[in-house]
Amino acid sequence: MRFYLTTPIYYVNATPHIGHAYTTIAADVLVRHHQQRGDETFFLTGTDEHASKVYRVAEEQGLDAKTYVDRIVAEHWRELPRRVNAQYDFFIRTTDEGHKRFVQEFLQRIYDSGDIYQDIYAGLYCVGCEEFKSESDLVDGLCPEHGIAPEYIEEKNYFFRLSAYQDRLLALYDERPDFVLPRFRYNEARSFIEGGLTDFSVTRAGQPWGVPIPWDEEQVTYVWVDALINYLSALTYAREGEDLREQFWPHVHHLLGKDILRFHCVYWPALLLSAGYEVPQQLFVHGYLLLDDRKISKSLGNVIDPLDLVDVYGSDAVRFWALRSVSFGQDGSASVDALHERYERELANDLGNLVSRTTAMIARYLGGRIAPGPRNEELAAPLDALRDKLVTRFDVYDLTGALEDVWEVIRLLNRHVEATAPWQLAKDESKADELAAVLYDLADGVRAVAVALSPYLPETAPRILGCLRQPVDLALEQVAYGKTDETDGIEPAQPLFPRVDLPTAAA
Ligand code: ME8
Repeated sequence: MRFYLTTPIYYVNATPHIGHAYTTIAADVLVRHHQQRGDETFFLTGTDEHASKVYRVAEEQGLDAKTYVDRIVAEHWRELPRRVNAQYDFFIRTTDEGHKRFVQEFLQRIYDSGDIYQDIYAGLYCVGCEEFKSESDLVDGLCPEHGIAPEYIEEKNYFFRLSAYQDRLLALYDERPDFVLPRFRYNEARSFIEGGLTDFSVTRAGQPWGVPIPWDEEQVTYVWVDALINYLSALTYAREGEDLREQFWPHVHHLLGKDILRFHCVYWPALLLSAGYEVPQQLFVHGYLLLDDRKISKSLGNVIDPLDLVDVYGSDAVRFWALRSVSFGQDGSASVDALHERYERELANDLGNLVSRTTAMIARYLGGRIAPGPRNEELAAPLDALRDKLVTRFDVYDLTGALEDVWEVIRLLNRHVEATAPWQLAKDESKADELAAVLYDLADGVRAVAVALSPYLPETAPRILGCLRQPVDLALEQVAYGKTDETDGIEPAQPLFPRVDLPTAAA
């Protein structure tokens, strides 16, 4: 299978916050899982740089726009995936020459298909959303997303005949009930289409910052159109001399937050159809990560810097917390206290102690040596079942459910230690075989769990395998019973999740 995954490309008018990290983390977990399955994967992330709000911030700082974006991207945005340990294949910037060239080509195709006409846009525009607004979108005259009054603009623009695509989009949704997940987001998108689609402007006049449109140099491409096209343009120049469209289009899965559902689930497929491309395979729309019940947003100024949390807890713990605290797909709140609590209780205790105890007992009672013994059904069944559960969960992007499935096995293994009490068996020489079997099984369970957790904990999982002197084979088939190689030299493991003090500054 081919699995091409994208994150939204983020606006660079400010530095990244935990909400951006959230999508990037989830995307990386998904891609690593598909790599475990042996899929051919491609992971794209990057930055959306031609927004009016980006241009304005540059002006405020007295910088030329390109100087501003180059700096903030290098210092902050390229750091984001690195700090949360997201292994992307390509980082796209909409200011890349390859992207700009492709946007012009794409627009020309839409123009040639007869879907563009000129008209005057007279109405409202929210610079926060970078979106044209109607009165009905507003609450008390303000944009509900940003709490600011939209600006009135009146300019000659080129419009895209979105209205002409209503029937084709409805047919697409009917044909493909899993086009958008979760289901309630599919319904939301579908009813928006059913409610009637209005043509929208794909250009902006009087703004020097953007990709000039091919048939009228006076206008630049509307930032959302420029941005959406990145998912396709990247494939044309990410690898020199290769056109990855052949391999990965339309095997694309878009991951995004609910704030940008319409652009992705409605506008983007219509633009693709007009330009003669196939529509994406699937879109998954996740909820907001709330911090202390308020949306974490740069506009609201309520921000924790994810990079700070990574410094304190490590990227694995932050990844774990983000996907464990809030059911992926839903809105939910998370807090630094919850991170701390989960770090201690689940990572350090449930998982870390299990690894410490297992390795310490193997070192102490078996001289560091393990070898397969008789098959233990009680452990074999849940370990083998875990693999299938993970596949089922990941197929519907249930990243939180998959993690809970793994945790069930971890709890089972912890109960198994207590129930078998190896320290008692060690006192009785006639139980030597039983002791060896129990400890092999424990090591084997820990190994399988490490492989299962590797998309979430990409640093810790190989360390666990190393503690057990096992090869770092993260293939999903390894989430199974009895795959631990006979080995010696196992030593008591160092704590995987050392104690940390609860930070006070981060919130
Ligand atoms: O919308 N919880 O960029 P953006 C969860 N440039 N996810 C969040 C979040 C939160 N509190 N805050 C942000 C744009 N996100 C456009 C996208 S794509 C062609 C162009 C994540 O910087 C989430 O994925 O405003 C959301 O959709 C995205 O960041 C918005 O990022």
